[in-house]
Amino acid sequence: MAQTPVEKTSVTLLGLGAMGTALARTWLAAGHPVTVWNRTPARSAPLAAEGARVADGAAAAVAANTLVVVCLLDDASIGEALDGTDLAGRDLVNLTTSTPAEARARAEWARERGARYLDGGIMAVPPMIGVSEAGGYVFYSGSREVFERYAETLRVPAGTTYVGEDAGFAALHDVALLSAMYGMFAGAAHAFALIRKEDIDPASFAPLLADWLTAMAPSVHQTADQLRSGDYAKGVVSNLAMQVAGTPTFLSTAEQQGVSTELLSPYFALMRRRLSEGSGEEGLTGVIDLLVRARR
Ligand code: FVH
Repeated sequence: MAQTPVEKTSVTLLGLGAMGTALARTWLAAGHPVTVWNRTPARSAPLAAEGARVADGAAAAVAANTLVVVCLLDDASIGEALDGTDLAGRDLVNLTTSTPAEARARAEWARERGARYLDGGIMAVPPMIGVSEAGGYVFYSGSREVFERYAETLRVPAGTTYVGEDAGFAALHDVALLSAMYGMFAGAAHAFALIRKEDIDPASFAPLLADWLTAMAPSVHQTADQLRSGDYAKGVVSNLAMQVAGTPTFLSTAEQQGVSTELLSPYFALMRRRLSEGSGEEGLTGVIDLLVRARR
């Protein structure tokens, strides 16, 4: 007996930049009916050729489907794009990068207009969208009902990780991970600067650097364990006193290589401050307490 094909959820997508286009393509390829709208209409043409329905305005796009996904430049552009649209009864999924405060305010804004709200923070670049082995995923937070209702549809472009009912948590996880990434980029930039003027091939150096960063990455689990227990000396192998004593070597090496210490120095200053206020037997976890300010 022939099986009835399972009906795929219809999706409205506002925003056809690099990311929005990748999302739309993936849903279309998976057989989802997709209605698109973009401020600059010309960007819709290639997707129309791939089967997307092109709405003649944001209001018409929102009216077309219950599931409305927005992937725009920033939070302000959401307000502009959705101004004058009727969101009552809609499930709004916002994949625009925002701050946690913007996401929470946008959730309240959507609620006042009769929509349910799910926020997303995309941990992928456009070429990773729809490529499961690329490892990209999206943090989601806000309405659990919306997340569960569209779980299958949301899994089409990238993996999904739900991090709680607080609409700001997806943005917070997104920005926290990306901030760690920038710390890593800063460290790698300093390392490459140190070897830059020497007869060392950056292409030979890169795998050494990547392997070292990979070997060090699991230390975050010990940090988490120390934060939970409050015992910052727990399991420490390289203590703070020893590491602070080593900092002049790093600064002198930079000096000798003609490299600015502007990336390293702020972190070393925090290590020294923690040593003066805390215990030399700790590791580096105490630096976190120096960064956290009292909430205003
Ligand atoms: N691309 C990436 O690598 C990153 C990966 C992680 C997540 N981000 C975030 O995704 C959002 C969209 O990023 P994008 O790459 O699609 O960005 P653009 O290619 O610059 O496209 C921007 C779209 O936003 C539209 N837009 C801008 N301002 C307005 C407005 N006032 N009203 C309506 N639409 C607006 C723009 O339209 P147009 O310029 O074509 O008319 C594009 O559709 C973003 O939050 C990233 O941080 C991407």
